[in-house]
Amino acid sequence: MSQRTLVILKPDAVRRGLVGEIIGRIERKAGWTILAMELRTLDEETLEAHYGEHKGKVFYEPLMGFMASGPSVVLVVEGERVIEGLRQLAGPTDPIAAAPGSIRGDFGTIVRENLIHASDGEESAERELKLFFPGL
Ligand code: IDP
Repeated sequence: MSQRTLVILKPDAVRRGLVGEIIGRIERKAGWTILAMELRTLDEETLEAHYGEHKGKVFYEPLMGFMASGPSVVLVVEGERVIEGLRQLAGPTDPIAAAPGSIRGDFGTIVRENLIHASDGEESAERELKLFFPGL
């Protein structure tokens, strides 16, 4: 079942020089392809549309500030069960709870600065792909 998913390497991943490491892990999964990739500083409008479900939560404003604090790398990845697969590669939201071997588990400590976003299902993948890469 070939799918497409939206991945964001967050500003902490770019600042810490982990882009190559993380993309390398994605590239090494058999049969997955990077269809689009761009270094992009995310604007408020895009971030509000992307993280709107969290509006009103205590972590929302700091999350917005962090996500706009520097360039991110946004990617579209295509391949077999790539939505579930990328969530597995990323690990759970809290990097301390994430298993070693996952991206968050290997490199993260702070919940907000957890390095990577990956769409959490088919519906959100479709919405996020349209938001970040409308022409694709
Ligand atoms: P996900 O990125 O694992 O899908 P979500 O619950 O959708 O997790 O949260 C979006 C992002 O908001 C997280 O990746 C993380 O950066 C941040 N976040 C979520 N929960 C918290 C929290 O309790 N404290 C601080 N930041 C949080």
